Amino acid sequence: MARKPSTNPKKTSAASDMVTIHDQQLHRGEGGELHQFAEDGHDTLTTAQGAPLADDQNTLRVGARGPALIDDFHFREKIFHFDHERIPERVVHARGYGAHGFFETYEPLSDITRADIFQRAGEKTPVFVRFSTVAGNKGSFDLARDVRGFAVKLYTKEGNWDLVGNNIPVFFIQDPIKFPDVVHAAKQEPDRAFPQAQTAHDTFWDFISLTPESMHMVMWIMSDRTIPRSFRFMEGFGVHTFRFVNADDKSTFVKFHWKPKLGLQSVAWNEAVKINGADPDYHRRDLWQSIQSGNFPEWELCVQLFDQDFADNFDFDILDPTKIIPEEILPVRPIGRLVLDRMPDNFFAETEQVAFMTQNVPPGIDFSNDPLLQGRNFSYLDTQLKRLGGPNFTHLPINAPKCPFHNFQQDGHMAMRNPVGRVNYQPNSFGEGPRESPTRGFRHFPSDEQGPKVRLRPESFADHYSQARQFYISQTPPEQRHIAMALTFELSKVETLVIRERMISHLLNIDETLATTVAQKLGLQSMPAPADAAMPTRQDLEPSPALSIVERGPKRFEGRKLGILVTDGVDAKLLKVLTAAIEKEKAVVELIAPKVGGIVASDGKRIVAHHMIDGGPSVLFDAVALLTSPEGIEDLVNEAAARDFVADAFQHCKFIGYDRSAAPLLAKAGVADALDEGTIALPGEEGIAAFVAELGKLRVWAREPSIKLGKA
Ligand code: HDE
Repeated sequence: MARKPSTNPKKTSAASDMVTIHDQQLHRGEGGELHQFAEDGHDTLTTAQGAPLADDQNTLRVGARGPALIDDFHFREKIFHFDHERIPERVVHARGYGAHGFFETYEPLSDITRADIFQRAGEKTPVFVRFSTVAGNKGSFDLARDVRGFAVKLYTKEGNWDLVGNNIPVFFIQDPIKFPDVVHAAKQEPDRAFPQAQTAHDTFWDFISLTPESMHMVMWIMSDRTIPRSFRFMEGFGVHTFRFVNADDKSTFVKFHWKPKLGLQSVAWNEAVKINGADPDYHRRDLWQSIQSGNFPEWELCVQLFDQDFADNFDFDILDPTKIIPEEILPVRPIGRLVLDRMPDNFFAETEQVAFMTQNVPPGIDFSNDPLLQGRNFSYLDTQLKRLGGPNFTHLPINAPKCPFHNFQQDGHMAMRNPVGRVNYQPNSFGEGPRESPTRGFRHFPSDEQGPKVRLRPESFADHYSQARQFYISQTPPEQRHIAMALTFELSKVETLVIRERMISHLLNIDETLATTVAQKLGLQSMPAPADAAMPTRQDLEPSPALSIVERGPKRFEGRKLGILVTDGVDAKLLKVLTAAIEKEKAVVELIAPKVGGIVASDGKRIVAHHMIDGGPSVLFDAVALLTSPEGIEDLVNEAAARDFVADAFQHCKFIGYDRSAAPLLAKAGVADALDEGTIALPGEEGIAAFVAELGKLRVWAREPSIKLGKA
């Protein structure tokens, strides 16, 4: 029988390489001595030991109705392997989703870093990125209100560089010794094991309200940053100050930022709650669909570069991970771009087993004394050892460098790379094996360090409120409303009154109006005194517009999704013109119909739908259109899901385009009397052009005050 081609034609990824090797072994012996293929031409099913199997449907028993036999090595091996399929999930960032891509360097940066990745313009470096939520377990939903991890592994020619960041540029704590505490407090409470994947509970707000250094982060997590519309529309941050070091061992401080090419976008909280029910894998599906359809997400890597002089004169300590350097004070400089263009072949092998470690830096990149970064450099290796089960996790294709590497590490569980020969040490007299290179090798920046051994927080870390206020006043009015609503929601789930009050006492140090609004909405009987502050005076910093999502939103609808609700009799031409206009914007159209089998349009042709109405609620789309017909609308107005489709789109401030025949549905949804500049009649191509032009704004924020949410 002829050799069957490999089922995986791609040979580019590390995981695919594994499959190839496996295939070769399987086919070894082809030529008569082994029957490798079953009668139907498929590979023959074998045990892990390679024994061909005749029956994989029934266990071995005594008679058809008798007891099972221990002879059944096939069953025992199969069930044993299944029983051991799980590895421990990550203690934080358990739920994640990854993709492969490349990083392209814009220009040589040899004056500031000797990192090989930044030496040649146009150079492409392979990368793997894993996005994640923090608090929920592996099976939790995507739109939890939570920080998102943004971890990037760059397989450079001088070793892997892991930039393990978040979508928020600051953190809760200043010292790594508090990390277990903040994580314990945020995750499910230990006695009852709930709530899952959310911070709206007593223990989280108890810890936070007792930890004033977290107040800046609290403003960020209560903003819409924690409910991103897509991984593709969020920023990433290295958080800490790092160092670039050039060939002369000169150091420049650097902060890393990833800026999404398609602009920032988040969803509304009410939307997030509904998306989690309608599609718990919303972010996964979004990344999968965009990459599989060739719309590759892209970010620019930008840096803020500064020297010791800047650090000495800046208002805050550049080692404090609860502070940012506003872009208006120190502009960001784009130095390259990241493109994600390939999904993993196997989720477990790649996304689950990828091991990010902050200590993975190539020559030319180094650490600062940010205490949190130093604590992380210890933690990540330790956690991988536990999670992946032994020291050889670097042998896994997703973790192995893609440059040559040589050392004398050997043995251990599951060792896949086994050195040959006699000499496994150095120096040796046999002239064998790799040697260190003082010129090429990693040299730690020789910073001058001295001082007494102490457990002490620097005084320069003591201002916990100035930047929290700066973040708040940099937001647009709708974003400020959302922060107030988020705080109110979260604190309303806190049962212990004193914790609610303590949080209000901190808010008073950030913004009095915010504190009063939240207190009123919670129904607090009296205002507490402002919290005692380590630094008695808060600085009134200038607003930084770069901190607002709305200010950093897209100008176009590109990369977004329009949901069109259609019925029988829909104007075929209108549908065609609208679809073409959206696709021209490089956006996606999905059709929602009373039945997923589709509808018959005005030209008598059947058009298949992507969703039935229940399965395609408007929360899944960035904007909606109602293309109905006088006969089609009659059934729709009586469907609760159709009314919700419209009412939700309206209350989530989305643009709604509609054919005039949809008027009864607008009326039933309770929005007919509130039509505004975001509800656009679509007759004719002109109406469509006007609608599509508006879509780039994404939301009709002017509508928000008129809906209930706006009374914040
Ligand atoms: Fe992490 N963090 N972290 N973290 N972190 C982990 O490592 C830790 C921190 C971040 O997709 C763990 O492999 C300590 C800041 C991301 O696989 C663990 C401290 C930032 C991911 C760990 C921090 C992050 C992790 C758990 C305080 C943003 C997911 C599983 C000193 C800059 C990476 C693992 C992935 C994962 C420790 C704080 C980002 C336990 C001790 C600040 C994106 O090692």
